Amino acid sequence: MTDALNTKKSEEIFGAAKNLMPGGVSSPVRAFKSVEGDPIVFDRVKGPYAWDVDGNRYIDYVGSWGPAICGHAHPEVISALQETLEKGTSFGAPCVLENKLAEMVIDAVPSVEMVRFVNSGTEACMAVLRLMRAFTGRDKVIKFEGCYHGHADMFLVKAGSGVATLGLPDSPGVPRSTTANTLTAPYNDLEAVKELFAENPDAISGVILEPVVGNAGFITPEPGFLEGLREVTQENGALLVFDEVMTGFRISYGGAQERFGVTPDLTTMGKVIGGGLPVGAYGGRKEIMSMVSPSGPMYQAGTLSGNPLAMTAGIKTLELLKQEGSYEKLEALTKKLVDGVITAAKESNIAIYGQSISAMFGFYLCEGPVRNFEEAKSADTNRFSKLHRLMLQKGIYLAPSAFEAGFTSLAHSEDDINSTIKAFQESFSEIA
Ligand code: KE4
Repeated sequence: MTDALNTKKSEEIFGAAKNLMPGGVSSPVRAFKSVEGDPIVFDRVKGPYAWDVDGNRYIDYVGSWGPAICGHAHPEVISALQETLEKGTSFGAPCVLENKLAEMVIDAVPSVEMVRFVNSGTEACMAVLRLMRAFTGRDKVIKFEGCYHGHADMFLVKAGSGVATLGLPDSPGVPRSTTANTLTAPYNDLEAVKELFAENPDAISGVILEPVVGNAGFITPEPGFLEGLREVTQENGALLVFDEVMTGFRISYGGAQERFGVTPDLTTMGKVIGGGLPVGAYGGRKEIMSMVSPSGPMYQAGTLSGNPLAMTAGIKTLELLKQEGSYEKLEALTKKLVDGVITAAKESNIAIYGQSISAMFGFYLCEGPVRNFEEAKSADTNRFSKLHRLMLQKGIYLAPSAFEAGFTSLAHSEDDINSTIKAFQESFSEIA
């Protein structure tokens, strides 16, 4: 049996936090609401590891929900930040570092000819929706059940991530008038999208989706789905938008759009391009982006957008990722992990459906396949809840939700993967 974890200091700090901040957290999914036990309080992170305030070490597969793809606190990122710090933390004025990161993003991401930096993925998705509407003159948007595009009002309709984790119906405080323009379809269901276009002629500004879903667990596009969306949006004078906040620079250096060979009109990004500091971005064809203020009439702004620290962390992170062999290593390591997890579950006669692409993975405790959010919800979340705690006690930190993807990094070693698989074997046999 797994021995209990000493979490005394975590309990004290988290207990106090609950009186200071709603749920004791700065973001709901961190609250461990859908898994056993209380959150552990991190003290520090380095490479593939996190240490909690009681000194327990974990192999981390959340990686700050994506940014830590080169490993936490990479020495080259830290020293680049230290150098930039000497020159100040925020200018509120143009800075050459913005040019540098913009050039790297434009060079890497097929759809992006021009880019605007913001401070979070939510901001990027809010702005891109406004741009879709400004460019087309149409108000409606299609999103997919289980996809999460940040917490802006118009996206909180059948959303994934924390909304799904907490089983929220959709959030109070969001007026019907706002979400009336948000249409939804099941992921991987092209016919449903075609029907929405037929029912709403000349009214849909575009389709926004996670090209690989990481907010309903891990769901990959069926062959032809992304290509079909490209066609149906073009046929209807609507825009195709890939929300690559999570997949950007993770599925490949050019994102899911490069890997799957489907180029959207606009792309949102975040996480990895900030290297652990707050950054979001949206970009696309110059013809569309030139509508953004001050070159065009569509307003969007931000005090800390493009600040030198965040730009520095992003630049260094992309430089590290661009090095020869990065993605081959990530692909092989992550596949070894998922294959090991699947074998371990089957050895304990536990139903499992798992997949990975590059440095992103996920598994559901059900037979599968899982092609959309409805099917994802059939997974055994109670069993996942027990598994999560057992893995934590064995020093493995998994996303505290059955509806989140897992992330590996360049810092994870073969040994880390092997010990993780061993922990899964032991845990599966304990919950069988
Ligand atoms: P942020 O506003 O959290 O930076 O980004 C929102 C967002 C937009 N689009 C996609 C595809 C995303 O995955 C996210 C944020 N992802 C979640 C994790 N599933 C952030 C974690 C959290 O909410 O604490």
